[in-house]
This record gives sequence, structure tokens and C-alpha cells, in this order.
Amino acid sequence: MSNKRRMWLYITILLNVLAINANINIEIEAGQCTSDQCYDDKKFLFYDVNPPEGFNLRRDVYMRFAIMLSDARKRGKTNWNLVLPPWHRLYHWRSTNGKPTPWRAFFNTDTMNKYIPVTELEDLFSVSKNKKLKLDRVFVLKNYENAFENGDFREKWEIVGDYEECHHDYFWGYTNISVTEVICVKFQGKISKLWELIALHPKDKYVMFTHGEIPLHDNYGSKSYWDCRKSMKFNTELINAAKNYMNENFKCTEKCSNYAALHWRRQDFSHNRYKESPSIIGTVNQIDKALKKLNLKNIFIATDADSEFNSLIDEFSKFKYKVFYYTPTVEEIAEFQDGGVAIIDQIICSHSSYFVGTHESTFTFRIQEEREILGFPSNTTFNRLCPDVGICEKPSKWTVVN
Ligand SMILES: Nc1nc2c(ncn2[C@@H]2O[C@H](COP(=O)(O)OP(=O)(O)OP(=O)(O)O)[C@@H](O)[C@H]2O)c(=O)[nH]1
Ligand SMILES: *[C@@H]1O[C@H](CO)[C@@H](O)[C@H](O)[C@H]1NC(C)=O
Ligand SMILES: *[C@@H]1O[C@H](CO)[C@@H](O)[C@H](O)[C@H]1NC(C)=O
Repeated sequence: MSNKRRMWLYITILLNVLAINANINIEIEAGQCTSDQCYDDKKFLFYDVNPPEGFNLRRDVYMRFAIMLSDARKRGKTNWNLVLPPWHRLYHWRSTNGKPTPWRAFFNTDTMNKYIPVTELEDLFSVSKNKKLKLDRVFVLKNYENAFENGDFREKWEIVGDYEECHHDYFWGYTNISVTEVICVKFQGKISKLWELIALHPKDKYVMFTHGEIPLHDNYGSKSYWDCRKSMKFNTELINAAKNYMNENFKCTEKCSNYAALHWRRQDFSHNRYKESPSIIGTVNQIDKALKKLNLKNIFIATDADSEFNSLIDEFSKFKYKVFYYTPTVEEIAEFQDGGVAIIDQIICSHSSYFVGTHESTFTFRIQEEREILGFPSNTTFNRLCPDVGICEKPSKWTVVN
């Protein structure tokens, strides 16, 4: 998973460079909407993501599809709605109720809906007259074996015949969803290229793509990227829980000045990326060096660490820091699940006066974006933990475009 993510990141950056240099413009082949019928004739785009991918990468995949629809709307193609894939059986989640969870449990779907029309799957059910939902087409996306054929990364797709992996019958745990036809497609390139696939069956009303992480952003970090990102506000209960915590511990609820925050991503990172992960002592030394200069003594820590977290807290105490962390009550765990608890951690990190994150963690990236939106100076945001020894690449700065 980690190598794939790295490759995805490189390709995204590469494509952006290409797009800037060569001013690549992708022609959308699907017909533009010209008649009134477009407005009555709603169509629904479904997508799903590679099962092991985490919550925060999935948020980025949502943005790719949302921007794809928003860009199409600007060209007059207004009949498509994005169906929000329920959160179900996430690899990292330990406490969940096991049921498919709608997006409104975590996000403000009203503000999302102002960016593009979004529909929760369960709401689509409630308007459907039948007991079953039959999709017209599922495109099962698959990477090319070699992304750089003859040394070039070229955008392309190709329908491939039946092969073993190419079937799709998992619909977030629902057994009353089925599909008329599954089409297997090797794909590489920007997400707007999916319109070419949709155009193959212009009458389709319910179209789905699996492996939504394969198509890339058309313009990562552009104004439309940030407009979409801003629309992904968290749900009010989670914001209130985070703000209550901040108010109790730091007497502030907006841009705070009296605590630093650290996202200490461990678990799979300390195994798979041990070369990039500092030791416990290494972590404390780095934070101490930064916070001394800022004269901060309060440190809030968000982490997925297990028992080693206690050792980290002990070390910090030796340096006379006051360590804070959010511990949900049993009721809060039941209400918010792991997903909501993690978001509360993210909100608290987002409002700190100084933030240090984990290299290449999408959980950290989402905090950095939130801080950009809140208007913190970038030098308080794009800071990373370095490994104890060896080189420490500077974090990429994706600054907000308003
Ligand atoms: N509460 C809490 N949970 C965390 C924290 N860091 C990671 N997690 C949990 O671990 C999951 C994995 O992190 P994600 O960032 O979502 O996973 P990902 O999208 O694969 O991204 P990476 O961080 O790049 O692996 C999160 O969704 C949380 O459930 C944290 O600081 N606090
Ligand atoms: C599918 O099943 C779920 C419960 O398992 C139900 O809530 C939903 O309404 C059903 N869908 C349709 C289209 O009837
Ligand atoms: C960030 O930059 C500003 C302006 O250069 C400077 O005044 C401030 O001290 C810097 N903050 C940190 C945390 O380095």
C-alpha cells in the first residue's frame, strides 16, 4: 500500500508539472448538456475505493469525483449527482457499529451539497420504489502493469476482457444492490477521462467506478481543489466535542495561541516506514527544540499508538511539558466511532498555534489543509517529524488558493 501511495503522489506531482508546462487540456468527449431534459433526468455516479485504504485517503478520492462533477457542471452538464459511498469495515477501525455509516455522521453534507449535489446511499434508497437497486454499469478500474511505457506516462484506458479479478458484488454490505454489467478497464490518467467511459453508454442512469483511487486529480491544489476542500466541513457534533475539549483545556475555541500539536502516526507507519519514523526520544528532542523557541509548554498529541504512547508522555514530562490528549468516553466512542474520534483529534490539532505532523501521512495532510483554510501562517503548519538519523526531506507545502 505504501509504495503505491508513494507512486500515486509522484505521478500526481508529475502530472501537475506536465499540465503547467505543456498546458494540457483534456477534451471531454461526453456530450454537453443542451436541453432542459438534463435537469429532470438525474443521473447518479457511484464510486468505491480499494478496501485497505484509510479514511483520509478516501476523503481525497471523494474530492477527485466531486471536482470532476463540479467542472462538468461549469460546462453545462448538470444532471449528475454523486452518491456518497457509506463508510464500512475500514481497515484501521476497531470500534465501529459494523453497519454502513453515512457521511453525515462525520461531515456537514449540507455544505458539501452546495459544492456539488451529493446523495447519501440510504437517501437514494428511500426514494427508490423498488426493493432493490440495480446499477446499469460498474467499471472495475485497474492499473496498467507498467505506468511508464517507453519512459512516458501517457493517459490512456483500455477495456479488457473478463479475467478473474474482474467481478464486483460488494456494495458496502448491502445485498439488495446489483448491477447489469461489469466492465473491466485498465486506466491511467486524470479523472476527467472517466467521462469517456461514461459516454460509452449515454443512457445509463446509475454508473459506478471501483478503485476510485486510480484516476488522478486534474489539478491538485488548484482553486477548485480548495473550493471543494472548504465545502467538506465536519459535522456539528464533532466540532462541538472538539471545541469543548479546547475550551476546557486551553480556554480557546478558534485560532489558539497556547498549545502546540503533534500528529504521531505509528502502527503500520512504524513498521513499514521505520526509516522515516523517529524513536520516542528522537520525537521528544525534536519537539522540544521547536517549542523552546516558541516558548510553548503545552503539547496536544493525536496518535494511533498503543502502549508506546505512555513512554512518550513520560519523556515529555521529563522535559517539563504538559501533555494533553483526547480520551473519548464510552458514550462518545459509541456515538462517534473511531472515525469521529479521529476527526476530533484532527480538529484540535488544526487549531493549535504550531503543528508538527508525520511525513506522508494523509491524516497529517488533512490537518495541514484545515490550518491553511483557518489562515494559520504556513510556517506553523508544514512541519514534520524527522527520522533520528539520515536525510529529512522538507514537507511539501500545499498552500490555500482562495
Ligand atoms: N484518533 C486517532 N486516530 C488516528 C490517528 N492517526 C491515525 N489514526 C487512525 O488510523 C487511521 C489511518 O489513518 P489514515 O490517515 O486515515 O489512513 P490513510 O488514509 O491510509 O492515511 P495514512 O495516514 O497516510 O496511512 C485513521 O483513519 C484513524 O482511524 C490519530 O492521531 N488519532
Ligand atoms: C436495501 O436494504 C437496506 C437494509 O438492509 C434498506 O434500508 C434499503 O431500503 C434497501 N434498499 C432498497 C432499494 O430498498
Ligand atoms: C513564521 O514566520 C514569521 C514571519 O517570517 C515569523 O515572524 C514567525 O516567527 C515564524 N514562526 C515560526 C513558528 O517559525
